[in-house]
Amino acid sequence: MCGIVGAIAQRNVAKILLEGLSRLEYRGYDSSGVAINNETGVRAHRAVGKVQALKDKFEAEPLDGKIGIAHTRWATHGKPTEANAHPHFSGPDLALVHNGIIENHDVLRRELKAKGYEFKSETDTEVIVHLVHEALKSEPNFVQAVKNALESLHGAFAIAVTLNDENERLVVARQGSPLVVGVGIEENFVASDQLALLHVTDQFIFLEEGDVAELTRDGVTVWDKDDIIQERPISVFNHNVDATDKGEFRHYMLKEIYEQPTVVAACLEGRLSHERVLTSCFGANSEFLKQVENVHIVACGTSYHAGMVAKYWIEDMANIPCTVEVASEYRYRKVAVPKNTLFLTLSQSGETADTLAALRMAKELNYLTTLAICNVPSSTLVRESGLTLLTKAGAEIGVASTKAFTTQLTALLITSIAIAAEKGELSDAKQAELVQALRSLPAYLDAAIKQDSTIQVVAEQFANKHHALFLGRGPMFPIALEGALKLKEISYIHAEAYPAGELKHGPLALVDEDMPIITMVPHNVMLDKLKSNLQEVAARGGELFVFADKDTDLHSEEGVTFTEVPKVDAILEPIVHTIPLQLLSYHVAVVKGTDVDQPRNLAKSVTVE
Ligand code: HGA
Repeated sequence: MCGIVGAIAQRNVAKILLEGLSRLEYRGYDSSGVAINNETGVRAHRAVGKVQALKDKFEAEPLDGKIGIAHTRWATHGKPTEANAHPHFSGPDLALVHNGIIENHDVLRRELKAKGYEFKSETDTEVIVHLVHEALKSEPNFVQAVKNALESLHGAFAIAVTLNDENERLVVARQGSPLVVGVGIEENFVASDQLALLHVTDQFIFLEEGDVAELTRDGVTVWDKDDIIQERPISVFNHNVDATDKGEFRHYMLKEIYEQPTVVAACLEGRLSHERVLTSCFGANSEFLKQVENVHIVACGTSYHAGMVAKYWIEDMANIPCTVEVASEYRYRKVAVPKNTLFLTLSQSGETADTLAALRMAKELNYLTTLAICNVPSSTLVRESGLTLLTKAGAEIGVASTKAFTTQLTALLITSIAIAAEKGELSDAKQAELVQALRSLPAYLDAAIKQDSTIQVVAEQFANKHHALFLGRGPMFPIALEGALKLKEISYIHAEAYPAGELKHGPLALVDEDMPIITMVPHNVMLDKLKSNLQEVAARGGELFVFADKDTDLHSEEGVTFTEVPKVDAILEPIVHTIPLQLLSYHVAVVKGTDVDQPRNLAKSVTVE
């Protein structure tokens, strides 16, 4: 998604801003821009494509100055063109960058045009900068003028604005999109993600919803949503968790796949005793778990697939109903909330716009409490939820989620066991057995990763395919969905996933020698049924790619490519079987030569609706 970087310093800020944009590249974007103020005025460069294109413009024509704002854009309103790239201007002195969406931009655009404003872009953003310009006509105080302009806006945004006058400062505001202030010595910064500022500071103020802040070289003043000045705490970033280096790996995605045994171990740490899950890991209010009689899981994308796996675990172990819904649907309908329902959200970043909106809506409903399973401790989702379980995956840079997914599954398994145990649905012996299984998980993930070179060879057979079908049964169905999503995201191959039992209700019509069928075969009660489904595919000349453990008695033969997955306790199968699917998509994308870490049109941390 879009990224914001801003700086006010005693030195030239050009390099700081460009480095900040490079650090945000992993989120996905389509164009970028920088505006820098100095005594001769405000000057800007904007470019379509990679930040390198912007850097080339700086090479050809350097800009320097001690105040500036910068942006990576992921277009929501208007094509990814240079004219639509931020910063946007009103007059020669006022520049603005924006993340988010202004929902009433049409009306505002009409009103502003009637007042004589000329629009140079198709973006919703441009209305904001003209509104600030208009507000400055009756309100000479820049901060107050920005506050006045914001009153007309409906939607979600984070903005940074500069005015080239003698009162040098940056004005920033947050309403629905994340924004963090970086505190330096005689210099201050702002960004949409603290990673963008780690080259200049490790001290951060996380702005809250409705905050407006003024940054000068000497200080930061924050006004809350009621316009009252607030002292927001400064948090110090722990550099040991800076994962912005690819190390020996060719792509972040591969690095993150290989990190899974380590981060899953981190996710388990402190959450288990010898025989049970330690409910204290959910925070001070964990006694709520005893009362849970229903669970509503709400998430988006990969996190939604993790939630779908958890439904099998929760209903099976805790014997209570569990529903799973995508946040963009949940937030726009009337929801019936049965008594004592836990509202559970999943998000890697904790800033996913739809998930956050769903949480805020749920807080107005009659839920027992809210639980966020999230990777970013300082995120809005964590701050606004009653209970929290952090996934501890470390920064995930690849746009296609890998380690965030398997740590979410791990956290969900911990949660399912905790609810079942608190409700008296799990015997002590069964709980101890599950805890033992969980402890063995990192080693099995490691064993699954060891199949990397075999899967690399399998991937070569996919490079010229245009479609693929993923099949799974039970909790392997959401894993099939996730496998199909990974393949779509990074290799642009059209992929669909079906519960294997649905095959003859439609998708079998697609099966021919050009349609690879990928299936994860667990060694459980469904094995024989799944084997019959595979026969149905083989009989129609379909090419099968089977991921299974040795005990399934499956093997490679004409039309069937068998890849071994370690044999594990049934409860762990969805997590361990995820690894070969991640590796498969990764290697297919590498063979196809796509941009693995920043696939086209996609963005990390979807902070717009
Ligand atoms: N609506 C603005 C900003 C888009 C955005 O925040 N994307 O993540 C635009 O289209 O320029």
